[in-house]
Amino acid sequence: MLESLLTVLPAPSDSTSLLLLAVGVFLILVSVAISLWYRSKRKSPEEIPSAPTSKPPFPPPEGLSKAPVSAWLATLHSGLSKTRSALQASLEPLFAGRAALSPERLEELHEVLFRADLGIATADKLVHHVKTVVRTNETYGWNEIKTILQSKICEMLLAKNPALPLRYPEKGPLVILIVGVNGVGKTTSIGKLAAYFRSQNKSVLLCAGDTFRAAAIDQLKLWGERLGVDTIAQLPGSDPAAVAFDGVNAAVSRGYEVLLIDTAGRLHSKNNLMAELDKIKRVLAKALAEAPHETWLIIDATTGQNAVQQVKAFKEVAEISGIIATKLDGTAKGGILIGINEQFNLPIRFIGVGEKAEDLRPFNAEDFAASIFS
Ligand SMILES: Nc1nc2c(ncn2[C@@H]2O[C@H](COP(=O)(O)OP(=O)(O)OP(=O)(O)O)[C@@H](O)[C@H]2O)c(=O)[nH]1
Ligand SMILES: [Mg+2]
Repeated sequence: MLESLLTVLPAPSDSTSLLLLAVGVFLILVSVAISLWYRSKRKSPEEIPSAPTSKPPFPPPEGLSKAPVSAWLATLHSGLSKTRSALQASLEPLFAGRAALSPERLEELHEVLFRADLGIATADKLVHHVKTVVRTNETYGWNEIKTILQSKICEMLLAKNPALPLRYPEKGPLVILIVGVNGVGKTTSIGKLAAYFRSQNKSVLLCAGDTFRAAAIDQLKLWGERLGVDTIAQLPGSDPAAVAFDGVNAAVSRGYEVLLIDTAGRLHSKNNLMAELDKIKRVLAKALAEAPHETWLIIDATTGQNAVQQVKAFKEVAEISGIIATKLDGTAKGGILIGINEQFNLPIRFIGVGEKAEDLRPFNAEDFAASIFS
């Protein structure tokens, strides 16, 4: 290259011009070398990783993030007041005067616990425990019995609900499918869950998988708007599995951390509706391996023993991984939760004690047991 360059240039007249020429050529060569080196360092467009998806803005909602634990305990305590009053109204008179625990009193205790919807097996277990801890010659009043029951119930609940922090997948969103029969509180619980996850600084996307009614889609969108959370929705009547598929793809591509999928209320006795649920799950797994990571069954605590049947039926077809109990504020039979927890090996994930966003929180065995006794 240098030779050819020199041949086209006029012959240098003196040594200074020759030097200048040599310096010029040297500088050209250096700049060519630098440019070649820089090009070799640059990656081709395919090699350049796309810029990390920035997290969608999610300032924690007002109120919930600031609500101290004590505020939730007060809400829980007042939400469970009907259950607490009912237990107290039946049991306190039974143990009013200090007396030995006769078989008749224990029989009555069993009856009250059974009527409080704890289920026969749980009532048996509790009465058996009382029998084993009390001494035959001692007298007992309500305060002692209350303490024995509370600590045993707490122990039973803790055994079935060990500290189970939610496991977020290493990559992609935590996909939570919400199922249950009509009117149990699925859609409102999704709104409250979104508020909860936002208070934990997680980015949340909602997916309107209940396509049966236009109102159901609007209801979810409204929660989303209130919380500043996006909702993936299609037209009413669309295939719920297709909407769920879109939801997962959107959550993955936009980098969301939690995807909450609403579904239509379905009677556990209707085979076609249960088959539809199965299809939603299959399609979700196609969109993202291991999705849904969680399938939570919502039960309405006011429905009493019917909720037990629902858990049984849904558990058979939908691989339920957790339970959310709603409307505990509207029932004296919050004990149903203890019965369900004992009967089925399913963790209680959240409980709802009211209609406001902050009225649904993670289940805590100690707080629950304490709130139904004192
Ligand atoms: N008091 C009280 N009401 C609740 C609670 N959770 C939900 N609700 C109310 O229950 C009603 C039904 O709630 P939805 O969320 O629409 O129930 P759903 O399961 O989505 O109903 P479908 O979509 O029709 O199957 C609403 O009026 C809610 O405000 C709760 O913990 N306490
Ligand atoms: Mg709904």
